[in-house]
Amino acid sequence: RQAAFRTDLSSLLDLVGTGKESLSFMKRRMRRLASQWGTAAQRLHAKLRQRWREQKKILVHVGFLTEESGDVFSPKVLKGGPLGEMVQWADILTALHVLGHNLKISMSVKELQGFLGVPPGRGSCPLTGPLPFDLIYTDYHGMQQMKQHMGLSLKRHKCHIRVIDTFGTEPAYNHEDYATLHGYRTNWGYWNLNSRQYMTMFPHTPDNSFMGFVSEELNDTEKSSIMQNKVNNMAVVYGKEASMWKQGKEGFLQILHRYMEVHGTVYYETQRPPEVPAYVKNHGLLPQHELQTLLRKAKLFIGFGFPYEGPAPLEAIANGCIYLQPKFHPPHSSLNHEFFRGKPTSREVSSQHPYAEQYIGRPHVMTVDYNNSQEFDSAIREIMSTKVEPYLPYEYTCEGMLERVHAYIQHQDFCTPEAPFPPANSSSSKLGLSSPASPGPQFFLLPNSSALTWAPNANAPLAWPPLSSLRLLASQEGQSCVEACQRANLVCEPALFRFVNNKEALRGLEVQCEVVEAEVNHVFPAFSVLRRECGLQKDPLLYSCAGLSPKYRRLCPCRDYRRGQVALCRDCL
Ligand code: U2F
Repeated sequence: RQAAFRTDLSSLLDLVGTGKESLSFMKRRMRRLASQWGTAAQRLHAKLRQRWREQKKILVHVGFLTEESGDVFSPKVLKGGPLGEMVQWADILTALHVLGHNLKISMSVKELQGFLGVPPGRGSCPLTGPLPFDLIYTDYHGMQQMKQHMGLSLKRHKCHIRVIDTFGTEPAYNHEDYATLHGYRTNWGYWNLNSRQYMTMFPHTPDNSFMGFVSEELNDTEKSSIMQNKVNNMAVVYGKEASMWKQGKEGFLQILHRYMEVHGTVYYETQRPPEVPAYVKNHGLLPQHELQTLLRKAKLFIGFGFPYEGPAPLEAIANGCIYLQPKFHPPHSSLNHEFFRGKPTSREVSSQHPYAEQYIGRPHVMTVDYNNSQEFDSAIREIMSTKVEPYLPYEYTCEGMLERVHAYIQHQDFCTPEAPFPPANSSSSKLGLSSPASPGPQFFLLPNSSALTWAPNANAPLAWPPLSSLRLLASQEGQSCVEACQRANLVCEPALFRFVNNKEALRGLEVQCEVVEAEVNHVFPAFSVLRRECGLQKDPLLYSCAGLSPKYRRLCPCRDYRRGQVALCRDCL
């Protein structure tokens, strides 16, 4: 069946259910953004021009909100607890509904069992027939619950699962045996999924798919009225829980207060939280729309270093604020910071909000060393005198999110086994640079660039992203493919690793190999210049953009991307 865009959210609102603050928060958000989603649907509909879109049967099982997982989030919704995850789930549900898919939502193990048709209780393989869904969106809690209640049948159906995973999971952590052997085992990871089945809140490592969420979009009239009404000396602090104001904030807060009126939205019960200085105008935790109103007046939205990577800075920037945040030196990661410890990633977090720092930057975002009072002082003065327009990256608009989720649903397929490459029947001498006239696929050097690009021909296998987007690069020693591609204004594309994991690619880069060996190692394909050793990847589950080693230069499958939509290559729609 063809999926038809929906612009009315009422049937979705009925599906979400009642009785918990988290659900009410999500529904309020859906209602508030309904007209924006509607407009976005119309735009994407026009852009896709009647393209056939298959209607999928989709189950959304929100594991972290189930009673069975302890649901620590719901009771804190009105008390300054984390809302980022609820923002994202609300938006995922809305995107799937608007795209016209056939949606079921479960928020308890009982509902999950009902939808899957597995009998209550636990069995080793309770689901014997086919899976009644094309896709299941869940989270790590939900995975655990499915494992308990589907037993071995989970393994058979896992290619249909997508795991919403805020901070991301790197391949070395996802691969059970490898993680166990090499010290990457955590409480969360090792599900042996294709790493692109993990979907993140921001585009962290391209090993995972970037799901995201949306923020409010303004029209030109709204933008200019916001710019006219900005109060140059008004700052709002990013921190809705009193604990975020604890310790070591006095120094720079004093400087800020010298220049600006400081506002807060810190939750309190009856008394003003002692952590919040007396000169701060505290509004208490605000409903989302009132926070937006406050942000529209403010010139500065200032982060204290926690929470990491939340939605609020994007909302502030979208409402014309400048976001000021601390640089982390050294960067925070699972190796040196309690919050990230045990998370299945080695990613180094360079500031409170690396996406804001790297993808948005000045004049909307300033990332400074808060321990350097001179630097901080001059940042504040610069902010007060700089005029900025409200800005929202396309990938965080409703249309951007719909476009991306549409592309994933139509093109990502983790169930069909991939054809071997190079094809088994082609002798390797037929491939590559050595015989440019050969009919096999080949690499060649782009004019004016150091990137080798792929020349797809009639024999080239179908892929998504398509092979035409591939640019092969070698990283430096100790550099990951995430970084190597980024440096070349490209993005690492794990789906294309299989095309560069071969001798032809090494030859294309003119690598001197005395030996070429295939191994299970998350930095392979790679080569050591010093030892003239080359390594190919033996296990496709370990293809990793994030991996790096000081001993190796890596072979990196990079690709182009659309402006404002890093998840998609130019020919990816
Ligand atoms: C992040 O979670 P948080 O919930 O702490 O992220 P924030 O950026 O603070 O805010 C999330 C939403 O809270 C809303 C605001 C944002 O959409 O509009 N809000 C509000 O409604 N009223 C207020 O007074 C203040 C904010 C992150 F998203 C999670 O993934 C992480 O787990 C967490 C910890 O790092 O940080």
